[in-house]
Amino acid sequence: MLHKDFEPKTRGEEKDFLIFASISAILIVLHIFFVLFGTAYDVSSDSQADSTDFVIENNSIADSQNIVLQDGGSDIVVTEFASNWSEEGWVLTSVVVTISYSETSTGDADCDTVSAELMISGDSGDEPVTSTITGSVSDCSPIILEMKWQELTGDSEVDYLQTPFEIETDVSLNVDSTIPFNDNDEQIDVSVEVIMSRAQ
Ligand SMILES: [Ca+2]
Ligand SMILES: [Ca+2]
Repeated sequence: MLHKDFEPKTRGEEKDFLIFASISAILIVLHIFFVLFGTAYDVSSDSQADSTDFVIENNSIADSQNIVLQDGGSDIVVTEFASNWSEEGWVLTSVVVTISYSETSTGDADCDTVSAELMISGDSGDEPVTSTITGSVSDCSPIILEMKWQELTGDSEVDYLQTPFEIETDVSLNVDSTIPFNDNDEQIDVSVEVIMSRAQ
């Protein structure tokens, strides 16, 4: 009877030992597994590596047009971008428009007043981070208008403008003259520089 009293205790110790041995074996196997393959299962470092795998391409396009305006007149200079740009993954990241002129009337010391406004029609998206869309000068200095969006990255969530779209610069002239009836017009250059970007 005494011997039987000890039997359950002995089986219990064997059971405890087997559980201990099994857990130890599992821990040793897990330790070896993570030592050998741990870096391969580091998901966060892999995803970071993926985001830097993108190559950002920037393509600069320039367009220059020349107009002649009469006193009180205005005109819209249009630069068109066709749809094949977006089909190849390009988006608009920067527009800079430079409006320049000089007094063309002989003997007139008073430079004319030129005003300009930049607009884009055809597509809409997030607002640019830098934006100057109107300007007016009367000293023959250039007007610089611009729209610049956040720099494109591989995982960018910005809603950039896609083609087709038209960049429109509305230019108007008011003649100023020190000699009556000597000046009635002005020759104005509108230079548009666009940067299209894509992540490959
Ligand atoms: Ca003038
Ligand atoms: Ca003039």
